[in-house]
Amino acid sequence: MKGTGVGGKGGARATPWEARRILEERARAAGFDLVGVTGAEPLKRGGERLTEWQEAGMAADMGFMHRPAGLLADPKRLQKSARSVVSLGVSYYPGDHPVNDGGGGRVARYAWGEDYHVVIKERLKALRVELEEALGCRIKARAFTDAVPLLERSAAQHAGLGFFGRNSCLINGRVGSYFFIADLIVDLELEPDVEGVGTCGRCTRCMEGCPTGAIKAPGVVDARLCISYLTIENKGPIPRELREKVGDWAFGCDVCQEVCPYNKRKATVSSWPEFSGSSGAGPYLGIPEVLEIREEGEFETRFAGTPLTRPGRAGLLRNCCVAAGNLGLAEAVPSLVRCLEEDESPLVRGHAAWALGEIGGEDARAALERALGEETDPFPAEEVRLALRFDTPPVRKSGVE
Ligand code: B12
Ligand code: SF4
Ligand code: SF4
Repeated sequence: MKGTGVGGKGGARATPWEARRILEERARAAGFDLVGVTGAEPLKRGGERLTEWQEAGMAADMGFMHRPAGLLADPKRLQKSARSVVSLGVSYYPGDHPVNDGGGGRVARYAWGEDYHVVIKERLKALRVELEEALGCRIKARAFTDAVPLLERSAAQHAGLGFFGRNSCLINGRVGSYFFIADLIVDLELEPDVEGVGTCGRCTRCMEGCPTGAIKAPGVVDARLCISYLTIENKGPIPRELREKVGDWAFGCDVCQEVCPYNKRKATVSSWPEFSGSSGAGPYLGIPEVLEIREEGEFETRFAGTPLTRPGRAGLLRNCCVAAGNLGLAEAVPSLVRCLEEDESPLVRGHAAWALGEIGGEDARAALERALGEETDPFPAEEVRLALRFDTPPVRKSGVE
């Protein structure tokens, strides 16, 4: 124990200021790039904005985002004895995507490596133990990232980690926005930080650049249109009118962060090796390979320990079908035909039909014609009918890098 007046049983307790300093020191040693503290009071403004967002239908069908604002905005609902919320930021930036000349399914940067929920939670647990030792007292804490019902961006903004960009991401003037937010809700009194401030100025690049027009107003993203929602959280079909706009994204989307000047200037590669492309799926998925995964067990094994298990097998194959169609990926036709003829999921069969329609060619058409007579499920049957309206030869489409 250091000579700060921090004491264990019978000793003097650390002042909130001293405890805050020790937290900073230990959190940085544990690899967190950003450290901030806010009180455990309800996040009033965030709660109000959440309610408006929910009422506008922008939460889509994400059940966990339909919980009452009073719950999502109140740290004490997660831990009664909470006094402070420690908000931590860790850069996950693994670098930029190489050019997609191999016809891959693009993966958002946050998902290139290992599953951040697991990786971060381990370090949070270790940090709590370290703090207990350093402060000489038991700490009651809830540790999590992106896993429990709390408005993490709002808490982090209050804790000084950054400001809300027009893309709704929390931006830090020093590191940009490619960072995860992690939280420790604790029963310690810690000196709070000044809330995060910053501005987008006159920039509107993310609003203009979003492929689907999902950013409806500054800081307001309609999940129903967001490619990240459509390819990760959405359990159903990707709406036909949005499929082309999804481009080659097979998991998540980074466009509104890629165009952001804060990332162009500030993003530095994560110091956590777990988030590098070589630790997980990397920047692109091999589309034909993914389209051949028929068994749930095989899927779980292939993507174990990465965030890519989230949409499930059918969801990820759905996404790869859409990316293949948008890329005009002729080499994916045999796999798409097998999806159409053999996959047990109507979702996959339907999107495979769409992709075959987009890619075209004799084999694709023949498979669709066979399916016309055989497909009985309404969704894929309709997709087959619509897909058969093509008559163009296979072409690799331009414009998707
Ligand atoms: C639901 C969710 C999604 C949904 C909805 C996204 C959204 N914008 O709401 C979908 C699936 C689309 C999604 C996508 C992504 N997500 Co997400 N997601 C969440 C989750 C679980 C909740 C977000 C939420 O509360 N939405 C509700 C709306 C109302 O909240 P909000 O947009 O954040 O709005 C806040 C502001 O309006 C703010 N506010 C208060 N006062 C003011 C004042 C002003 C002027 C403004 C502008 C705003 C503002 O209060 C609101 C409530 O907090 C959080 C984790 C968590 N538990 O918080 C992660 C989280 C936000 N996601 C994260 C990430 C990394 C992503 C993606 C980048 C992943 C990807 N590459 O595909 C994209 C980014 C898309 C985008 N532009 O937002 C990170 C963001 C880190 C950061 N630096 O901001 C989080 C925090 C997870 C984590 N722990 O790291 N996500
Ligand atoms: S993640 Fe993609 S689709 Fe979603 S708001 Fe950003 S640019 Fe638009
Ligand atoms: S792209 Fe421009 S408007 Fe959008 S978040 Fe970044 S600075 Fe703000």
